[in-house]
Amino acid sequence: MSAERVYVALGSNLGDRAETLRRAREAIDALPDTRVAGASDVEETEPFGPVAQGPFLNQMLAVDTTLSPDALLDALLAIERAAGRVRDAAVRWGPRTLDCDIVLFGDRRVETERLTVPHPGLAHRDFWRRELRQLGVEPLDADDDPRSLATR
Ligand code: A4P
Ligand code: MG
Repeated sequence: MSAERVYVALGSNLGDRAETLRRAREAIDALPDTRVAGASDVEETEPFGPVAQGPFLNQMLAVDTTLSPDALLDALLAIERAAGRVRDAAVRWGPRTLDCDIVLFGDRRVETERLTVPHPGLAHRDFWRRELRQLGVEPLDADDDPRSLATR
């Protein structure tokens, strides 16, 4: 089976954020049949959402993998858990050592109980859109349906 190009968003706002992102990149690159093919700049972003919390470091990765969306999600959740061992009890929406989101998975649309791809946050998160552009993906205007993304 040939590899598909996936875009994975990393976020961290607890602990040594830069080191957490570095380890996440390494861990993703070490997954079976998976390679990190590119990375956006790491950027510091103001927290959005209802919980008052510290600024995030965010980064988008271009990942080539033959894993299925479900298998990749399981692997990313395990990487989050491994990074989370040093953190305080997580508050929903609140600070987290590491968050890994699947933003795009080839040209697939996935709508299951545990996975929505393209990620619904894409239309609203300017930093994701900026990071995708750095990786050569041109998201359409925020008002447009994120499903009609064009890659170039
Ligand atoms: N899930 C569904 N679709 C996906 C997908 N495309 N990728 C499910 C990954 N996971 C997906 O995730 C909960 C469940 O979402 C997963 O188990 C999976 O089955 P979670 O990360 O444990 O839950 P959460 O943190 O409560 O929610 P979520 O949606 O990840 O939080 P957000 O929306 O990512 O918000 N501010 C800045 N500046 N930068 C940030 O990165 N992040 C958040 C977290 C808040 N504010 C932020 C940032
Ligand atoms: Mg998440």
